[in-house]
Amino acid sequence: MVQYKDGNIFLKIVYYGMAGSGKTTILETLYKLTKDGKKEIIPVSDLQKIDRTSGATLYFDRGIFQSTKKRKVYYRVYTVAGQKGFSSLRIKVFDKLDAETDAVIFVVDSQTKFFEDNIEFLLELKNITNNKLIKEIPFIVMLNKQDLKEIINDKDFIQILKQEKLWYEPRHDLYIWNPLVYKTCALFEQEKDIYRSFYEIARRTGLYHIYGDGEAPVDKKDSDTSILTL
Ligand SMILES: Nc1nc2c(ncn2[C@@H]2O[C@H](COP(=O)(O)OP(=O)(O)OP(=O)(O)O)[C@@H](O)[C@H]2O)c(=O)[nH]1
Ligand SMILES: [Mg+2]
Repeated sequence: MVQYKDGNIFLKIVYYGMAGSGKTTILETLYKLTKDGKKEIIPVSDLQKIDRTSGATLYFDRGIFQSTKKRKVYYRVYTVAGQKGFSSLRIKVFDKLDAETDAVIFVVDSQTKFFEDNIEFLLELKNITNNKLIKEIPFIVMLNKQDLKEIINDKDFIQILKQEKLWYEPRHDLYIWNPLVYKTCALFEQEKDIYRSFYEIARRTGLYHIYGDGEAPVDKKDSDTSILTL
């Protein structure tokens, strides 16, 4: 839930997805890509990580970015712990830490062998958001690890989104808010679409807040999505 404090605006964005899909790596790469201040966000504190020695997230990671264009806008960015037994921790990160979540980036491990696990996580996310995805919570997808072999592509995943009713047909008012599905690589040296996907979710979060009063803006006049950037 958007928070106002001392004249500043705080938005909470969560990277959600199965263990090992790359959420922590994505946030680390986002830090590296933005720390020189030349992009539209800049980190304003160190990345906070609560993890095991193996690198798997034990509770969450949290980073804070400030908009370089709109200085009063801050993004609190979390990743959840993807281990299967940790769903109550994920719910806590989602609902309780700082505020309720404003937007979600769903991170898929694109390797075909994990297809079912990714779907399981999508169902969990649907459940904990009480079917508010897209309607009230902007949502995009990253098909991560696209540098590997034997991977799924965007068409495969859109099929799942359709099955799960997370995809609207062109005539529907919510069509323009269908999740964009990015094919990404989180490894810094081969990085692909890490900043771009964050930029898109930040943009959508702003639009839902400003034009939709917390919901997907559907009035065509108001949803001139080109006018608002970070
Ligand atoms: N090849 C490849 N490896 C990746 C990519 N993204 C992450 N990895 C690797 O995958 C492993 C797991 O990455 P993490 O970022 O720790 O995954 P996570 O989603 O945070 O996992 P949990 O914290 O357990 O939920 C690490 O060894 C990463 O280096 C990618 O795009 N391509
Ligand atoms: Mg992690």
